[in-house]
Order: sequence, then structure tokens, then C-alpha cells
Amino acid sequence: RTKLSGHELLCQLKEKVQLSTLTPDFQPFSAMAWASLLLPPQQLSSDLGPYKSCAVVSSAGSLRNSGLGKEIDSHDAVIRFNAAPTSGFEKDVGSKTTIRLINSQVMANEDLRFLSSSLYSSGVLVAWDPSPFSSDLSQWYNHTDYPIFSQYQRYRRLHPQQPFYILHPRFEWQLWQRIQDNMAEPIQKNPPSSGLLGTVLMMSLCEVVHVYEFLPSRRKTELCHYYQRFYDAACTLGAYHPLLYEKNLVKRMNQGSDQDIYVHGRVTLPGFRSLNC
Ligand code: NCC
Repeated sequence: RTKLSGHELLCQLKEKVQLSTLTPDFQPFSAMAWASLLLPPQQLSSDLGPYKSCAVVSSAGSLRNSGLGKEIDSHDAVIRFNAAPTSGFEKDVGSKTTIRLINSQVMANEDLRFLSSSLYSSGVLVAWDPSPFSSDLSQWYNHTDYPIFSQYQRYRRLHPQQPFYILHPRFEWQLWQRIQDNMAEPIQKNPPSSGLLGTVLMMSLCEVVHVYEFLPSRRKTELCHYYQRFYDAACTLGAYHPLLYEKNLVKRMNQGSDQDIYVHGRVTLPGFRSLNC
């Protein structure tokens, strides 16, 4: 098997990974009263964008003292992850939040106060669940890894004005397959990290996507998150998620310079619409 070029990889992603969110007309949700009441009637991609320039802000500890806040906020749309705050960290991570992508563990974890904390109240929410079901939504509905649907309904009732989407699990596993097909060795059958899911989500909405500190810069550190005093190299290198393989793939697709990665922790990727395949 020959190794694909960056451009070929990008075209594979564009062709084979379809961004999709749940709408009330999908089985089995069409038979559930709560779904037509609470799920957005349209796809995320028809409600949001297209944006010109976008930023993906990983939660990496190496964002600390980066001074990237102004640059991040200069983009038309910014995606952040899970419980990553902006308040108090504006200088390094900016303050604009267009989309917040959260895993279902965050929604279920009492300590993270998902239902009540103002951390989650800005921007559009998008949730995903790491369960192994890909296209059979009924199986997934009955065997989610965390109680994503009950928490979703609670949140929507408490915050009815805030747009809130749920990722179709097929998106996760289509992306997982791209990673596996482009690696020589078998990778763990766990879904891609929120960071890569959010990167491909933004590639579906934006002309150009800048990803910050997903590929670590010279500030690389064992500090897990920029917002917590917790040290673990696995946050950057991966354990549960195939993070090292994800980063390898993103490195191959990067259209910016190696200097940009080293100095700024910045990767530049084209949006799918601006790709000629
Ligand atoms: O840590 P997490 O991700 O919230 O980080 C968001 C994304 O940033 C990238 N990242 C983060 C830290 C780091 N040192 N390097 C990085 O590249 C990754 O792409 C990561 O996805 C997740 O993917 O959803 C994850 O969520 C946490 C946790 O559930 C939430 O933070 C809430 O506490 C997971 N940690 C645990 O389960 C203990 C983590 O594995 C992945």
C-alpha cells in the first residue's frame, strides 16, 4: 500500500466523512415525542456557516503563555471543547466561542455541573457519545456509553434558547476508519478525540481552519490542560483515543509551515469546500 499525500488524505476525508447531526425525522427518534420538541429540525451544517476563517482550540497545557488569544478571536468562528474555560485565560485562548463540542462523559459528570454552569452557555453546543455503534441509531439509543439523551433533554428544557445538536455516531466511525486505513498497524477501536472530531466538523463549515496546539509547539508540556494543575503526558500522546495517529494524520495534511507548528502551535487546513479533488 502506498502512503497517500496530504492532498489525497484531505480528499479522502472530504469524500468519506460526512458531518451529520440528529434531526427528529431520523429513526427511532421520529416515534419519540421529546425528539420533535427538542432536537433541531435542521442539520448543523445548514444552520451554521459557511465561515471564512475558523479556529480550533485544543485544551492542551501548551496553550499556557502562548499569547494566542487575539489571533484566535480574529477568526470568524471558534470551536472549544468540553469544560475548557475562556474566563481568566483570554490572553492565551481568546474569548470567542462559536461552538462547544462536548463528550457525553462531560454531560454526565456531576463535578462538571453541565446543567447549571455558565461555562456551557455561550455558543452552539454539539454533543457526542463514544459508544461503538455506528449507523444503527436504535442500538445506540439503547446502549449509549453515558446518558447523553436524558442529559440532553434536561439541558434543552433548562436552556431552550441555546442551539444544541447531537452528532450522528456514523461521523465518529467514518473518521476512525480514515485513521485506520492510513496507518500500517491496527489502532484501538475507540473513537477519535473531541479535538479531531471538532477539526473535521470545522473543515465542513469553513474555508480555512487553524488548529491551535493540537500538534504541540516548543511550549510542549506534560501539563494536561491549560486550565488545570494536572500533569499527564497521555493527554497529549493519547491512551484511550488514537491521539498519536490522529496527530500523525493532521501533520501530513498541514498546509502551513513546520515553523508555524514549532513557534505558534498552529496547523492550517483547507475547508472541504475550498478543496479541488
Ligand atoms: O481533554 P479534553 O478531551 O477535554 O481535550 C480536548 C481536546 O484537546 C486535545 N488535547 C487536549 C490536551 C492535550 N494535552 N493535548 C491535546 O491535543 C485533544 O484533541 C482533546 O480531544 C475528549 O477528547 O473529549 C477529551 O475529554 C476528556 C474529559 O472527558 C473532558 O475533558 C472532561 O473532563 C478525556 N479525559 C478523561 O476521560 C479523563 C480525554 O481523554 C479526552
